[in-house]
Amino acid sequence: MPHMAMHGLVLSLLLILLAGGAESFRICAFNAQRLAQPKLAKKSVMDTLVQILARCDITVLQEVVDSSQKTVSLLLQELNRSDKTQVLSSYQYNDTDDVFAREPFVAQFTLPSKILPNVVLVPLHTTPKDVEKELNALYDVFLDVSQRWQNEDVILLGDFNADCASLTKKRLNSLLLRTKAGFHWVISDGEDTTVRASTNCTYDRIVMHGQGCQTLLRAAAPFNFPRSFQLTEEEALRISDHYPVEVELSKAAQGIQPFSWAILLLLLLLPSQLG
Ligand SMILES: *[C@@H]1O[C@H](CO)[C@@H](O)[C@H](O)[C@H]1NC(C)=O
Ligand SMILES: *[C@@H]1O[C@H](CO)[C@@H](O)[C@H](O)[C@H]1NC(C)=O
Ligand SMILES: CC(=O)N[C@H]1CO[C@H](CO)[C@@H](O)[C@@H]1O
Repeated sequence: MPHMAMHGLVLSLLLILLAGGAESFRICAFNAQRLAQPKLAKKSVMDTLVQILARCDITVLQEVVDSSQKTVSLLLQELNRSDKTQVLSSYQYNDTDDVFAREPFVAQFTLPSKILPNVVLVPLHTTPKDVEKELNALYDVFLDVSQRWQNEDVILLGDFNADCASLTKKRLNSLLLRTKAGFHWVISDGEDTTVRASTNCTYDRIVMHGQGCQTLLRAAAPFNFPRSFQLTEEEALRISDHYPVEVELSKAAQGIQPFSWAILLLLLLLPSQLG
């Protein structure tokens, strides 16, 4: 019994210290595969979607096919969370050469507790037949936005279709966003971002630029929601055939103090527990 009590004490200290660390901020991109109102009529779909979105402080939600915009309002209503961020400015890229199937809508956001004054998000959903051309043009969007807002901290994200039949490894590696310095592809090649067991492609990506946001990088990964929510492939495909991709930013990246304090306490407490 005393041993168990001690164990409980160690655990609660760990939790308090970890929770006391800098708050983290999660940015996500999710191709929600032809998302429209009829899809949300199924309660299980709505609930899962809300759970997926509730994980994120900002989500780039792609493939919303609803000109009435009621789908997004419905989701926001269900989410009803207080905002941890604000949009500072936004514009749609002026695609004079008509390269993009869907012109990127870029926006600049504040981050909480000034972990970074602000960050720019550049979303893109490429069309499979023009992946290389669109991704190279995305470099021009980066130049445009970073000059306009004098901001080097830019996150480019979304369903880039940057793998498998849509983009060979060789072409992927010769993209400007790969050959120019300073771009960090945090969802690595080989990560599966597709729901179907029969596919394994890294279509969805997050690319980070700028010292500010890179020092805050804590983790980046696809979110395997079927596994987390214990859904069969068939159930998961009612939500989407893509996983969301997520990046977690936190000031704690500069020093892992909360963690080392917890480990120190563990080391201090363990001998007495054993003795
Ligand atoms: C886009 O660029 C073209 C060519 O530079 C210009 O004529 C047009 O006014 C611009 N449109 C917007 C919305 O800025
Ligand atoms: C997908 O392929 C990569 C290699 O390209 C492999 O490392 C990974 O385990 C595969 N993922 C799945 C879910 O099969
Ligand atoms: C996602 C979320 O937090 N939803 C909440 C919205 O508000 C209702 C009523 O207050 C809660 O029941 C939900 O859980």
